[in-house]
Amino acid sequence: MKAQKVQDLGNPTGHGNPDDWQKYIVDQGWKNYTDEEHDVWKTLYERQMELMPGRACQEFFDGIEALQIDKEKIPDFEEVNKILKEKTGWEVVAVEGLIPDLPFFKLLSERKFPAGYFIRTREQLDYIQEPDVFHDLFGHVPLLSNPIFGDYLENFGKGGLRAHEFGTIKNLSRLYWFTVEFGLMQTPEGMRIYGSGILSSPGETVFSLEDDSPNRIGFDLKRIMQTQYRVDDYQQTYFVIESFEQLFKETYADFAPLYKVLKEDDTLYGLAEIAPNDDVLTKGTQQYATERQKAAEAV
Ligand code: HBI
Ligand code: FE
Repeated sequence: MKAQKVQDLGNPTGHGNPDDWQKYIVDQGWKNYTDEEHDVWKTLYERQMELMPGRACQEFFDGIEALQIDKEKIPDFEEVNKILKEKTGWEVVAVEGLIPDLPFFKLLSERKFPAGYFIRTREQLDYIQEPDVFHDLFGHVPLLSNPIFGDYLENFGKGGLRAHEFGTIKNLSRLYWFTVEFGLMQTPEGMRIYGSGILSSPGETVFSLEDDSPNRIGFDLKRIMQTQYRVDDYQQTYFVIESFEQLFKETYADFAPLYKVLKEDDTLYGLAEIAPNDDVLTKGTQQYATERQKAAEAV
């Protein structure tokens, strides 16, 4: 039987040292991209943009437009930064791939977003484990032009450095996962996506909003910090905010008191579990996950 992969494996590059952040920054080397690499960007951009209307949150479209994210070519970080810095003080810096947690948090706390500069190959169009330039520039960067989301992410970086003192990085990583990477937002127009892991995946874009399989549960900070997540397939549970204002408001306080509670309370909610106090918006059938599990066992 193939075990389901959950995040408790942790960041394969470890915690690292926050003061080392500079050593992970490299030059994007924009001139070195080949025509084929630009073409992969164009394919991904077109395919994904077709799905976005009525699915991505308005703040995403505002960001794509404000930052003039290129349809045809991999964006030049320097060009993006000219606009982004002016708007919110955020900037994109190039890294080779996944970096250790503490330098990652340190960068966010300084309003620097580390983006992988490489791009997946045509053979990897649908799935890639490392964050590449499409995931980071298309999925993450547009929202950095939103002042409230930008404040949230800076604050998250600060909370990450604090988490290290308390030994609660795992809990904070879950918050990142269920908001920044896989968050949904209930708007007056309907349910929308703001999580970058979804925004950069055509399959999960449709699945997260339209499939009967996953649970959709109202945002709850402590509950999220005690919930397992998957890194190998679509999420079985999504958490839903009402607005970036709400997200910021519920996360800006110093997490120290919450970290103390979490150290005493080792509750861990499973991938599809419904907790007693959950605000359940959709109780999923979990049919997708069940079928995938059966298929994996048959191999
Ligand atoms: N590095 N490049 C990169 N991108 C990430 O999203 C990232 C990372 N290192 C660590 C990390 N994320 C985690 O700590 C988050 O889950 C909090
Ligand atoms: Fe990401």
